[in-house]
Amino acid sequence: MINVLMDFPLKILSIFTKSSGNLFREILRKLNSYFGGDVKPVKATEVKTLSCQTSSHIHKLHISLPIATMGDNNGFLPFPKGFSTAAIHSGQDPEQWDSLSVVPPIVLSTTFKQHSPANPKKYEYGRSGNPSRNVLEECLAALEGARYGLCFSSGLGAITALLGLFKSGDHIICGDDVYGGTNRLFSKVATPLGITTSFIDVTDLSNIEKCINSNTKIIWIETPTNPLLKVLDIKAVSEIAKKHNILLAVDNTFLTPYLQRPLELGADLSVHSLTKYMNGHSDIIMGAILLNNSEVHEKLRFLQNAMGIVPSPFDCSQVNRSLKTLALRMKQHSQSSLLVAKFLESHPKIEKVIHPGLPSHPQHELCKKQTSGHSGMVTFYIKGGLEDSKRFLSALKLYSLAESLGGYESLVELPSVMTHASVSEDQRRVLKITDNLIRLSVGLEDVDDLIDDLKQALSVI
Ligand code: P1T
Repeated sequence: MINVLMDFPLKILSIFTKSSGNLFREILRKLNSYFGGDVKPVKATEVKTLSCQTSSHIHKLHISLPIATMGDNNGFLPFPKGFSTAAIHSGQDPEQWDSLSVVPPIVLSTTFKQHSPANPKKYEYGRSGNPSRNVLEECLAALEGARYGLCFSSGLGAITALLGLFKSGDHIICGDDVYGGTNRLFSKVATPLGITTSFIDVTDLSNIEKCINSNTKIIWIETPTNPLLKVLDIKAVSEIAKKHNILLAVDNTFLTPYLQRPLELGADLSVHSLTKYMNGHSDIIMGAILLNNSEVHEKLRFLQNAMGIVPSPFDCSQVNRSLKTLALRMKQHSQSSLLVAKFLESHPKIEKVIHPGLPSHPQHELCKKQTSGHSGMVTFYIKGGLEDSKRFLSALKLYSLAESLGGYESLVELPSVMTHASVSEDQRRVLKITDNLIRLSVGLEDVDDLIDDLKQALSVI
């Protein structure tokens, strides 16, 4: 007998059977004739070892299927097919609970009864594993098309766990424009531990090669970057990383797997602050890492428990709920932010607007090639200085002056003194994170109201 399990989006097929070898080869042959030759084991080299794991005498084969996609999307990549179905069903099977609960229960227990000493049913202690966290991790992995998902107590917690992979003497290459907290973690926490970081402009790929040393272990990029929304070529960076046997981690917070799929573009790790669009309701701080490499996954799973950077079951349940509407929310954020960006671009008091969906964006073509769209983020320079920025910000009525992004409500902030105040003054000057640079997170309010609010606030400067 064989059992077949499909993951959404239609990407990974897992087959469980009591026999293996010839049967697997026969299944592969049949699937290839059905899908036109595009079906392969997740890791061809691992078919006999990793992919055919033996567990309770059941053999398991993971096969990757061609990704089915939908039609035209304004010149951007199509939206990933089956995304909302996966968000609603992956990891959520009611049959896993005795109660047949359709909405996964929140399991608050910090500890789990064992059958006999060191013989638990599945869970032992809440830090090492919890049903509410597992449900979310499985759902997140399916959304990113990843084999593994791990959740952490914050986005920075996820990056801290990654740092745990390295030791004194190791070197990190990091994009020059990243979230201020990431910059602070690498420069102020990792450096004293002997892990050095080079911050470089990754829009020029030749900078990477120049910076790679024998001790370089990882390239860390955000794309689009925070706050300047520079778009970096994930596939090209991943080719350089592979050539030098270095990991590539992409912070996918600004786009979510609905709009950008770093692992499919060659990245090893896709990292998120779930605090932002993924949760989308500005009421949870959490992070995640999604990946395919089983060895790195095992190390991170160890670090998640050993470093204790875990989220609460209640928070996991909230994020799991929020994922059900992620695709709908991202479409609206995307549409509204482009209208806001176009309005700002036509306004005489605005010096420059940065939005990857505008043809004036320097990497607009790359953006169309590598993403399914843009999020609700818009960055712009007003004509004037700090005092003009302050007058504009305090005149806004619908946009709350606050750090963070990706929630249903619109937010505005001044990166130079808020989210990026921890970036050195020199680095801010080079990057042009100046006092007239304003960042918007366009929310889900009626877009006409959002534009009217900007209009009236601009009239005061
Ligand atoms: O806040 P936390 O969940 O720890 O996530 C950190 C983080 C990581 N990566 C990116 C791209 C981020 O933007 C953030 C957090 N950013 C903000 C709070 C902000 O206002 O930009």
